[in-house]
Amino acid sequence: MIKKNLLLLFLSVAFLASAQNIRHIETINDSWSFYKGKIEKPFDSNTKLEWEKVTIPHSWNTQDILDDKDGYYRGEGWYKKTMTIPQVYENQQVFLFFEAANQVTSLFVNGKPVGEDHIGGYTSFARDITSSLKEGKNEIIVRVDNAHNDEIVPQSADFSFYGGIYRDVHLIITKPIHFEVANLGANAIFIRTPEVSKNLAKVSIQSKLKRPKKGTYYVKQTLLDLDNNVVKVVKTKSKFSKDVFSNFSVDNPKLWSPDNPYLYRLITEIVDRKGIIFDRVENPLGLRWFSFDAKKGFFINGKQTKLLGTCRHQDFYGKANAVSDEVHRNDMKLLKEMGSNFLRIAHYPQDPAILEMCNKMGFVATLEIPFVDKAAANEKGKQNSINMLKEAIRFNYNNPAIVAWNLGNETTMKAPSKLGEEYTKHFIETHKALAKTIKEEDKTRSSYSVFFREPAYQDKLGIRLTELVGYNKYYGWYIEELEDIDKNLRSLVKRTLEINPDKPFILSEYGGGADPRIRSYNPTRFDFSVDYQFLLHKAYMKTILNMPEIVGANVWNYADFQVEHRKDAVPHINNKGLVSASREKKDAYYFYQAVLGKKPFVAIASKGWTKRSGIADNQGGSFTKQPITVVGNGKNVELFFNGNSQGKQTFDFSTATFNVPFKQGQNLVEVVSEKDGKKIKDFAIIDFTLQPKNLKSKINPFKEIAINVGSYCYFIEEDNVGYLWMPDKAYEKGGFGYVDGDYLRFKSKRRNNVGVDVSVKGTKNDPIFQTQVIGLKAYKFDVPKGTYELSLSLAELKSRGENVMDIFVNNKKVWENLNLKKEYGKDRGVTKRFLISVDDDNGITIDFKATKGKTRLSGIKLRKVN
Ligand code: GCB
Ligand code: CA
Repeated sequence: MIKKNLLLLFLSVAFLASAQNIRHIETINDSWSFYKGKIEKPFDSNTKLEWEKVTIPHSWNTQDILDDKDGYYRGEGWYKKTMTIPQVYENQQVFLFFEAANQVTSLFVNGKPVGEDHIGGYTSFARDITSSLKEGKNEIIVRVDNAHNDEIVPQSADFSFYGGIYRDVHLIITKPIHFEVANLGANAIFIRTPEVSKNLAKVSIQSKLKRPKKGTYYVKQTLLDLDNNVVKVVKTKSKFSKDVFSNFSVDNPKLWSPDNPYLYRLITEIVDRKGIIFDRVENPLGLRWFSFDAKKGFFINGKQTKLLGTCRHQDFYGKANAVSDEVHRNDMKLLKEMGSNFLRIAHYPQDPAILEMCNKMGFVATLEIPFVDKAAANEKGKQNSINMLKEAIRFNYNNPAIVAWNLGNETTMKAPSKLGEEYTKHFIETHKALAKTIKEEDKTRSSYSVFFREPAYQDKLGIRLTELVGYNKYYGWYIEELEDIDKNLRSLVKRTLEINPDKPFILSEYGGGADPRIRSYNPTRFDFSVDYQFLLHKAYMKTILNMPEIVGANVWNYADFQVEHRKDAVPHINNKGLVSASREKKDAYYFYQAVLGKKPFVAIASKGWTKRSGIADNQGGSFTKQPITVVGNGKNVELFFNGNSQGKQTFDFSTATFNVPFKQGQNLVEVVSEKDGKKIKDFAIIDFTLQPKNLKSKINPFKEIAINVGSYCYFIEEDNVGYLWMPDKAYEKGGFGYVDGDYLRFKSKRRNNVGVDVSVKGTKNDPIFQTQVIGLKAYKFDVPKGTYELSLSLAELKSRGENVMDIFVNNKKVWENLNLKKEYGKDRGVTKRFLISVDDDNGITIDFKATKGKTRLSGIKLRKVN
């Protein structure tokens, strides 16, 4: 009887164990109380503070990016939560696992600190909280601090270091005997594939256990294929305080590759003699081999594969870095659809969701630590960087997608020679230590580093130490012209391979900015138009695809991202994304999809530009012709405009341009193409405002116009129901335009460009104000008699000296002694509206007269009231 009961008990335990999957994991993201600021006495019940309820992922900087002010809060934030720990096992071990918190994290349970502070904002970590727990309610307090810290990278970078517990937090519960959790990298299983071929894959797995001294335990590895068939089972005995190594081989393995990302599932368990399971973890296993060759490129499973894709940051518009897994996974879906097979996870390790998708969808990936721009140049800083790299490698070890570990990005941005001898010493040592760490931690992948200066510069410093070196080059954007991209890239690759013929060349960044609100038919460098970005990427792609020596290339960047100190078209946003910060596709995205995508594809590249305008082609005319570019991977494409065929065109490098007659109101654009026997279509409805050429036209009477003065670009206001501004032009009789003066131009290397990069206060329409006509005499509209609303937008940006002007409308002084800087402050945009009547046939002339310095105008609107 007793025996039978025991047997029953044993059976039920065994059953429970397998049914429960052994290790209990749950997120504890909900219902945290949050306080922004320092707390002197966190555990004193007399401390009365106002806590706010928040949900993780959370950042305290989400508002900072949306407002006009410069800077964002960098300091302490406190999180607390009271919870009952579920009882899963007797003598259970309880861990808190943080996917990341930025950037120094201190954990307290029931008033006592647990473990050491975690250093670094981007790597995962776990803490064993078992001994601090009590029965019933437990109070968990987490202090996170994102203040600048001389000992932690990043020290400086072109992204913002938002604070908070911005990735998931998990509770992990195991039995007393378990695979290690709370260690550097929070991973206990290391899968290696020392040999893989078509016929055979050798697999070697290192498992780290926490177990009692006595007792016989085994590590059981079970390999399942995609259909859950058992491929291999291996049991290896564990010795106390030694890692377990399990070895097996797979005959005729199904290989992992970007084209066919086949994943096995490896289940690792701790079992005893009777087969009772104590712990269990699962990992994906992708069997592949790869190599880099400076001349021939990248090979995976023996197949030459050009690596083409993007870099990616982890943030999202209005959310800072507190982004859900769904957003991460959606990004990977969009990147796959775009046809990319390569991802540079920049500039730091990201959410585990990203690599999960890389493995599943077939991305080759590189991963890096945030050693950007400059070193944390001191002993502690070096050690922290090494630890960060170890955490990154160990945590992410089992992702078949990863082929290289990158130790840093543009680390010479702050020139060491300018930062002194002491700095340079630590700086060089850090490179050496990190390059060494990569090879110590992982012999199966390449070491990698990314620079932007001339190859010789890094060589001279002795920091070109890794097997792979990437270069970030912004030809056609920060430097040089669009027309010379091919020439410049070829020369760069040549110079690089001359110095080091064996090092494969990766173009680790290239790109240009594009504000989805800015459009142009005359795109110029640095105008932030979506249209210039399109041309830039087309030029790059042509060369990249033609040069086998460019082994891989990453667009900078997949999506627009938040940088507090940026003063581009949208302040605080780096606009180089192929999609916007809220993942709206730009034209260049569709171009890549046409060039790289595998599925039959056609798209009207500018279909996102739904509100357009133009000046009628002739006096009293009823239309104006404007180009529409179509992208696709078929042979040719036919375009129908308002139902009429505009003929067929053959794609040239995946693009075709049609000149179509827009009329006032809604215009329907339809395109039809064919690929692999499949018909493909796209369409767009474009709301068009046709401006009369002659403003006194009776057929198309003048109603309203807004001009982006001093710019070649259209501007579509995002926050104002798509209100549309047109590019500027010189005055012609019967029409409108400026009289005299010049477009304000960058005085820097950005020769071809207009406007200034200043973040304009008091407006979201920075591009209207950033572009101006300077020294203009007048602005004229040859409108008919009537009552009008005239609106002038002005700003004094990066100007020299004192500038004072008087403004007259039809000879009447409307604004006297206007000193913008003095009256409104630096960099502030001002808009004033005047009501005026035109009683004769001379239309409207606005005269600008400087009494000191120069006249200026940023934007002008005219609306007929009656
Ligand atoms: C770079 C940096 C990246 C910047 C980018 C840019 O070279 O690596 O962090 O965001 O340039 O847009 O200037
Ligand atoms: Ca302007």
